[in-house]
Amino acid sequence: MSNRTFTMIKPDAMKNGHAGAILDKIIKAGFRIVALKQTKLTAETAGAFYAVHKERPFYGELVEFMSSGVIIAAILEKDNAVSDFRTLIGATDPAKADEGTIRKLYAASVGENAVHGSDSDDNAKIEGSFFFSGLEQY
Ligand code: RTP
Ligand code: MG
Repeated sequence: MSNRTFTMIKPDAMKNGHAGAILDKIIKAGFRIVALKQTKLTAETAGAFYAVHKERPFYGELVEFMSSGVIIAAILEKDNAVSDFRTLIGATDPAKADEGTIRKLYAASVGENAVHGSDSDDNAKIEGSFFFSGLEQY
């Protein structure tokens, strides 16, 4: 099992001023930052990142939203990183997320849900290298 995951703080949380609180929660939960940057996706890069959802009805909205403002992208390290991080962020729909999770605290809707977390070790590697070269990971 790999010990890394990949996250983005999405445009809604950036605009609402929650980036600092979210990073604080991530660090306090025991994740080490391997790489981190603020950047902005275009419709093309957001579409490529979420290509797995291309056939889903929400794909167009998702691409538009994810390219609507700056994001923070980061690679995180911890034992059991993928699974522990998904527990920390909570369910995709913030209305269904557990108390104290990042989405419960900071997200407004299933479409605009504050954070991304990789869903497997393989995807964590693919997503991390979408944003960061090996030389940017410490
Ligand atoms: P993520 O990939 O962003 O960490 O979220 P997730 O695994 O919890 O959810 P996933 O099924 O991978 O969906 C990716 C993102 O698409 C948006 N979405 N909108 N309107 C909808 O019904 C709907 N369903 C999903 C969300 O932004 C979700 O995080
Ligand atoms: Mg997902």
